Amino acid sequence: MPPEAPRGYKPLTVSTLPDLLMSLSEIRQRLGGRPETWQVREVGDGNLNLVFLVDGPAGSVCVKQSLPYVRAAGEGWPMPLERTFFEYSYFRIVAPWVGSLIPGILHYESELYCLIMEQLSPHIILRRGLVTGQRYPRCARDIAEYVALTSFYTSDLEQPLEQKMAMVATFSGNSALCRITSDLVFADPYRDAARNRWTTPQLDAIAAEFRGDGALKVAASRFGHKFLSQAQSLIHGDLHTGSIMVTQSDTRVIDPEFAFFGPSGFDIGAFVANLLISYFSQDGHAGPLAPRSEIQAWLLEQIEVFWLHFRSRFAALWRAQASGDAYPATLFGEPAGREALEIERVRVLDEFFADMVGFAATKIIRRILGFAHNIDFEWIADPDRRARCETAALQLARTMLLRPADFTSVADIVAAARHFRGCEGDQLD
Ligand code: SR1
Ligand code: MG
Repeated sequence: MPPEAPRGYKPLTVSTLPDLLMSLSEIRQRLGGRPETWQVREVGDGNLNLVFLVDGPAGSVCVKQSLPYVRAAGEGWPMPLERTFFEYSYFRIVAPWVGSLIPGILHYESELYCLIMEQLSPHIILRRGLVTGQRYPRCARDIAEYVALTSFYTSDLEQPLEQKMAMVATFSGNSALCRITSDLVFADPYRDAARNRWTTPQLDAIAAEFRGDGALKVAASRFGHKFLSQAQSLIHGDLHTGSIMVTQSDTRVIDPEFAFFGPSGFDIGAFVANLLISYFSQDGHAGPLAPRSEIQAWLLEQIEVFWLHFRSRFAALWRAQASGDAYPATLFGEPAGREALEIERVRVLDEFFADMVGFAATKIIRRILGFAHNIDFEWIADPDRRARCETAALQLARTMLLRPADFTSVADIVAAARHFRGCEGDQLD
């Protein structure tokens, strides 16, 4: 049984949603016409929520509503409704910095835990585009820009401590979603958990190896500990390729319901993990008339585009403007201070890189051995073929966790990815 919902809350349906939208003058005007003429579709295919698309004669909206349980698991896995409040709060905080890299946020209906946003069209979910072999020239750079802005502006480098702590206090309420990440990413894939699944019997042996590998469990737990204890910046918390919508010329970040103050390396690791997952999965989607080698080379290039842009933008923001309480500007006005601070910036960015590698590894493993899988691998119908792709990804991820000193540049990640895919001899475009 789901937990008792608060008074006033009811899951919306395609028949009840128009009444709500009619009562909101700005939304009513945006859609235009009469509600009978509006086309309402429920399209949610994520793990948690209801998502409706509404089209009227004048315009359209997207409506997202929390359910009191995990949609992908059913009513037996209850989940507090407040996640939409955290999503709304996150969007409100980052909007001034990231501008049109998120959808326009139109209204939050607190009793119904429902958020009304701009409907993005003709955008599609990045992951779906990648599975069909599409490339998106702006995406990696846009996401790097996005993460540089959000992770810098919400950090102690920029925020006075009073404001930062007030924001930390707000997002500390999002413990239910942090619990999901803590369990599903950092613990379950390394233990016997009823929710786990993998391609069986092909991956039975490697799944057992992971559960029995003490060093691997320590390494994954080290990143789990960072996730729980390092309130460096307001992170999206689930920045995989299913949380990004794209066209050839536009990129939008959606679904920040897992937002909280955590390690800055978590979001960048999530994005890189999902580029790598796509890279390994392409072999499962390739056909004699549809080779995937070009997109595979492109995906590896995007890791470099992403990291280099993130690194230079974050450093530039820090150099240009830093009014927070960490590394106070008043300490570093003279040349020796400036020089020492520049060396420290390099150290901090190197630490982000190491965190990106570790978090990326844990995010790859959870999508293959844990509860929530990705269509990148799931849509490979032949289980033997799928298992080969998944095994190569697992081998890379295990190496990233066990041999972090071997990964100090993007070239190291790329070389290792190519090694485990068994294509070292190929020429990169
Ligand atoms: C129970 S929710 C499972 C996963 O879906 C979301 O996208 C998050 O990644 C979460 O871990
Ligand atoms: Mg999501």
